[in-house]
Amino acid sequence: MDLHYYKNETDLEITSGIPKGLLSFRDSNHRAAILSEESKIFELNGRKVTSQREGSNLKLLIDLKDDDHIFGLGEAPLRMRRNRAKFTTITSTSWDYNDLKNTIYSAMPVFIIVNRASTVCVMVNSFGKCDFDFGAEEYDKVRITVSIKNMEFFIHEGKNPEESLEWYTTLTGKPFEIPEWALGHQISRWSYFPRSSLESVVQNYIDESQVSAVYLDIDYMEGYRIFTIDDKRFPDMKGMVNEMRSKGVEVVPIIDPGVKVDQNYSVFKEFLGDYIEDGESSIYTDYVWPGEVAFPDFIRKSARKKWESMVGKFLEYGFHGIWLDMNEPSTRKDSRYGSRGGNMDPEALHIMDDGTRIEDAYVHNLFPYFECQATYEAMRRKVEKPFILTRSAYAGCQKYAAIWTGDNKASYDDMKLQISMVLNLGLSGMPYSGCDLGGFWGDTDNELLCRYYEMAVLFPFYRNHKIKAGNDQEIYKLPSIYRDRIKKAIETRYHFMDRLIESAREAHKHGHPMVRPLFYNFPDDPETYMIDDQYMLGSDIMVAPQIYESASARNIYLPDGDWFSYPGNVRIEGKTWITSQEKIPIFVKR
Ligand code: MIG
Repeated sequence: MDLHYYKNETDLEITSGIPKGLLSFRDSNHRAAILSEESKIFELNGRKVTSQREGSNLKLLIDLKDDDHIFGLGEAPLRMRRNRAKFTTITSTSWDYNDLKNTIYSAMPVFIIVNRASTVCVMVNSFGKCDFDFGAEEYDKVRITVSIKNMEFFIHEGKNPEESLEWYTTLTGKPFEIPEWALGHQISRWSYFPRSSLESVVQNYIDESQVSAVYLDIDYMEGYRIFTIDDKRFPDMKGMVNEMRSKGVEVVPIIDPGVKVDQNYSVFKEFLGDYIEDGESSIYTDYVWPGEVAFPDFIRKSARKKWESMVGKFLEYGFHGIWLDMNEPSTRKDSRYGSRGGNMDPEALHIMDDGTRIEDAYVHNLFPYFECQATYEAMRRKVEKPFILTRSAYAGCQKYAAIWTGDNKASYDDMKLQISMVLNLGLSGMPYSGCDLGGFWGDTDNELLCRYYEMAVLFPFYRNHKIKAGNDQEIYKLPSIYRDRIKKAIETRYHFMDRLIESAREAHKHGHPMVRPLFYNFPDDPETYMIDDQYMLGSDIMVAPQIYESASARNIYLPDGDWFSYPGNVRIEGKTWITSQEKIPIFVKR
């Protein structure tokens, strides 16, 4: 493997108050460039890479060539190709995908520059804000700006995106092994309760189609106190989880990170001494569902140990999956977002074991990272193949969790964005992702619901979910033409289940994305780089969904090779554009 790194490594000692090694990806195979205050220039196969200081910031410039295409940085509500755009990565709350300047929910400061000759992969291990300009201000430069001095910077040049991802997931860790049930059709609603309604929803689904998991949203708790169960709504949770499992359905509860401030609540008392603080030696509090909450300081080992033991105890109900929400973390006090809230005060304080005080702005992205890690560590002691679904994440979280794209809308625009988001997550090392089928916000009309199910048919994660105030979208409640269409989509997914499982294994072993953009498999074909409305499962199954409102047909690009339509098995010779009216256009390459 062709490994390049910044050769003149100068380990700066603590320069911004951040203890070194809080989350280091360096080891004997992966040396990092520690950007220092002096300018450095080095060459990467004819591509100049420069680091320089600008005020209190450090800047990194990478030459761009005319035929370079840039992808990655996880989720952003924008087209797939990143050229000519600017982004800031920091874990943050998103309200209805309206923030075009930032990546949303997660922070994945990793991207690839692809051309036909090679792929360069760049990773900035920055726990705070990191700004990326991909040729927007200077057309022939990638410009990365960080305000934190001792972050790690990795750069690697390989043959193609696959080599890059293998390298990147050796650096930051291989994806966890997803259990097969988590690849099935899953159902959710904010919220199914009490037990009797949840049971009848599940039974109705079983009678109609397939379902592998049902989610418990926040109303299962006692007053939104995490790690509690309202036993009037859910008497005998353990019995229910077992009964569901005997029907082939896993029960996945949501857990938020905010702990209700309440002296009579054991979880609140347990974390005392391990909360994020406010600078005046008292606990930093904010407002979320339970009212006033405090946040366990996950960057402290002692807080993680406590969290692990609580998760461990909670697993006694029999859960094999956990849904981690609001872990950017998301709050309500931030005035920039008005009464709807937003993000934690960047001046909130983390107090390390050795007394070092770090403002949240410098370590913000580590909150979801260490929450996922602690949850995973606790789960794997009790469950053979744990499953975590997270909303926020930082680079490396693929070791612990799958991710969904958060609060999308019931709209055609948001539906199309899901493809770019899921594909870029895969190119950022997160192979297991998907979206709320139907769209979270708003009312979903029947046609749009069908289209969502058809669009995402081979996405790694496949779950119907909806906000409380939205319309009901359980498939058995739909008129039969729509119900049958969705049943057909689910059937199609299960037809390809072996292939989903195989791709998941490949992801776990090598870090390859389960679903990929066309150029990933056909890098020599320049036509493929702009296509972000088609996707591949593995290297030979293509989905080209009908995502265009009021159009019942679409154009589809088939790269070089022999393609066979599914179903129908009609042979089409690629490289060609075709038009299809199928509800779920799928083509298999042989
Ligand atoms: O403030 O738990 O994205 O899936 O249903 C909203 C309630 C909190 C946001 C999640 C959504 C979930 C909802 N949560």
